[in-house]
Order: sequence, then structure tokens, then C-alpha cells
Amino acid sequence: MSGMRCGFVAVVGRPNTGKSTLVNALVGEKVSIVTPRPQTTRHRVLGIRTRADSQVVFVDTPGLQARAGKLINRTMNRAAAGSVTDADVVLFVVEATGWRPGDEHVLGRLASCRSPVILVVNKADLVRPKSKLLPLLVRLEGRREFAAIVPVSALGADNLESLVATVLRHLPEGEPFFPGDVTTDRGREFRIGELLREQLMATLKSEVPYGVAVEITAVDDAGATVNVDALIWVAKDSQRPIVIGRGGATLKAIGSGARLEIEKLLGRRVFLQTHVKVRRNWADDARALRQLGHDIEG
Ligand SMILES: Nc1nc2c(ncn2[C@@H]2O[C@H](COP(=O)(O)OP(=O)(O)O)[C@@H](O)[C@H]2O)c(=O)[nH]1
Ligand SMILES: [Mg+2]
Repeated sequence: MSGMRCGFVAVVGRPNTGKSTLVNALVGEKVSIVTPRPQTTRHRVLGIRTRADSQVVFVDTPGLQARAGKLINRTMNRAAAGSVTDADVVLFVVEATGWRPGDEHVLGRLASCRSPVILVVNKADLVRPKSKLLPLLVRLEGRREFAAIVPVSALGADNLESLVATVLRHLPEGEPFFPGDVTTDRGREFRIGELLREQLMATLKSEVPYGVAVEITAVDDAGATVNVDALIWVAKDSQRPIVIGRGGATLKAIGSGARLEIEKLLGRRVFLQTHVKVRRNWADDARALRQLGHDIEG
């Protein structure tokens, strides 16, 4: 025995409660993209936090949704539910501003969960004064047997050390699963694609962001700059001109935003080329989803 505390921690909750922000803050690096929009996270992403005495593998999941019509939504739900079964600890993330029907749905999904569930009451920075949080915390206490209830602000990095200490108490002793310098299980192409999708999701309006997917077709780092080719998939013909914008302005802004983020990730100058392609109804197409790296049964 190494005497280290090591284990898997599933991070679940309805969309937009700040799960990815929390994982990034705990890992100390952007391993999962964040936008103001619900359902930004489409894939299961591991965020790995290694210290001398511990390794915590956070499993960031797409939000669990009550209504899951399209194949991609069902796939996302399955990814989130599956991660709970394998976890040593579950972090159930809700918002300090109040309990919502979507939280109730997630609570129901956790009913049969045998692992300790820590309730993380995130976005505590939005509640002032802090004493106003108390009634909610007391009410939540009665909802289920939680291993702990921890108010935090993922964005403000508030009370995260206390959350980590609570998590560590519930992890078994064992050997680390990953080398100490690894922060995620995802490869370079996936992370580049996600950084472009982050800009698309943040910039595009109404339903268009949900019609968009990204496929990285080439990464060439032989020269002084890294050349990246990306295909942006849209689900309908009408979405193509919206993504491109007048005179290409929208796509240009999205591309330069993404390029900066990719340069931060790679620590190199980047040349990013984007193309927009219509792939009708990809979100309901098993083959398309597999091509995008989703785990589809059958
Ligand atoms: N005020 C505040 N906003 C937060 C906090 N954590 C996350 N957010 C915001 O909530 C939105 C959704 O965050 P995200 O991490 O993508 O949520 P997810 O869908 O649960 O992964 C983003 O706009 C975040 O900046 C927090 O602690 N305080
Ligand atoms: Mg997320």
C-alpha cells in the first residue's frame, strides 16, 4: 500500500449547475469546457488531481436531463448515469440560488446509489449575505442521507479545499491510476475540438449551438506554428449561414477566440482553419455520433 488516497469521483447534477467549472477549479486546469449554456458538456471527461498523498479522478459528466429525446441526449444521460455506478464518491452539484425540478430528477436517479453522495451547493457567491444559505442547507439535509453538504463557489474558488478534504475522507487507500503529471484522459485532438466548440456554443444564439459539432481533421505540428483543420458540423442548411455570418464575420470571431485558447493549451502558435459542413440531423444519427467520439451501443 502506498498510503495514498485514490479514487474516482463522479460529478453529477442537472445541466448548468457548474460541474465543469468545479472540475476545472479542482484540477487547476481547463480540462472541460464551460459556457453560460446548459448542456455544454457532451462527453464524459476525466479531470485528474494528483498530490503527494492522493489522486482524485473527477468524472465530469453531461448533465442528467429529465427529458431526453434525441439519441445524443440519451447517450449523454447514459454517460452520466454510468459514471455513478463506478464511483467511490458522488458529488451532486446544485445551485445555492434554489432547488429546482431538475435537481429532483437527479436525486431520484441517485436513489439506488451505494457510494457516499456529497451534496455540493455551488454558486454560493450569488447568495448574500451568506446566512441566507442556511434555510436551503437545512431543507436539503432532509432530502437524502448525504455524506456531507458543502457550499462552495467553483468560480470564486471558495471553500474548495474543504470539499477536497471531505472527498479524501471517503476514498480508499491505494495506488494512483494515472501518472502524476496527467490532468485528463482526453487527447490533444479532442481538447482542441472542445475549445472550438466552446467558442461556438458561447457565441451562437438560440438553438444553433445545439446543432453544432466539431471534428478535428488534421493537426500538423511539424512547422513553426501548429496547423489545425476543423470541420464544424451543423444539423440544418439554415444553420450554415448563421455560423459563418455576414462576410464570414461570425466564424472569424469564433475562430480567433478558439485559436487563443488552443495556443494556451499547446503553448505554441496556432493556425486554425475552419470549414462548415451540413450533416443533417447528426444528433440523432448513431454513426455520426460514433464519429464524434460518443459511445453508442449496438
Ligand atoms: N456565479 C457563479 N457562476 C458559476 C459558478 N460555477 C459555475 N458558474 C457558471 O455557471 C455556468 C455553467 O457552468 P458549467 O461549469 O458549464 O456548468 P455544467 O453544465 O454543470 O458543467 C457558467 O456560466 C459558469 O461560469 C459559481 O461558483 N458562481
Ligand atoms: Mg459541463
